[in-house]
Amino acid sequence: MKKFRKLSFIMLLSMVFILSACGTSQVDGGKSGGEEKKTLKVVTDAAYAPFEYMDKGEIVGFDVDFIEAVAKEAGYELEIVNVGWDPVFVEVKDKIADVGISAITINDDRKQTYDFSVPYFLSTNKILVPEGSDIKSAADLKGKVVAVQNGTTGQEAVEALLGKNNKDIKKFENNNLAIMELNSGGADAVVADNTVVEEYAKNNPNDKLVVVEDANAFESEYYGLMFAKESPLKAEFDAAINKVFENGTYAKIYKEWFGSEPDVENLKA
Ligand code: LYS
Repeated sequence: MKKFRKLSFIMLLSMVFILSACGTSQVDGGKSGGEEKKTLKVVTDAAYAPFEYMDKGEIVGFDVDFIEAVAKEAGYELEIVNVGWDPVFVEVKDKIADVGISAITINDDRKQTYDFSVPYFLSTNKILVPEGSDIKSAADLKGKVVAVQNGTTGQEAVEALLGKNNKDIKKFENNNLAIMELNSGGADAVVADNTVVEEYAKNNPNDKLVVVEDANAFESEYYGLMFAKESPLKAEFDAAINKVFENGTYAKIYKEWFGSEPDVENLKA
């Protein structure tokens, strides 16, 4: 009897030991102490300044600094690859990449195929036109040639105004090509995210472009990190995003790129 008790006590002890060992390795996940961190493949379309663009062969931008800060918090290293807009969606869906970040608006259509993080940026579409243009509102786009990036909410918004198969909507693989079309006289306007068109007009004064807004025609949009459906990374990245919201890192990065304070409370709501 005594022997039996001793044996079961030893068994119990070893079980507790094994269980607690399992527990630690699970809790540690991506960020275990001295071990090497896991590297995630992040895909983007680096032709959308100031969110992501190429500068001296490097991918830079607000999105890049933001996701680096979030990944650091979550305990991951990142390899960020400029694959282009359409491939961002393909690679995330097919799990060739772990995360997509590319000023991607969270919307119902995309939510059918992807999981998104909590929102990290508020945006809306605006209209980029040459100085002196008679386009003063979204309704004025009727009868005009409008350049957009293919597969964006900008394209959708213009289609809602002009009709889906309207030949006057010129679609480009990236937004820089759409702006080139405007500058060369092949289009009367570009519709894209406000921050992008506003920065472009400001930083390229020789192009003589101005931005037209129309809050009635264009909705508020929120950017999110994009994952494959059921990706376990979503929960980890959401927690890390909330951390960088709360510890001031988000505000610091936002200020560096946009020169003002972000409305973090509005993003969290
Ligand atoms: N925010 C818009 C969208 O998600 C435009 C993104 C374009 C990125 N290159 O459709």
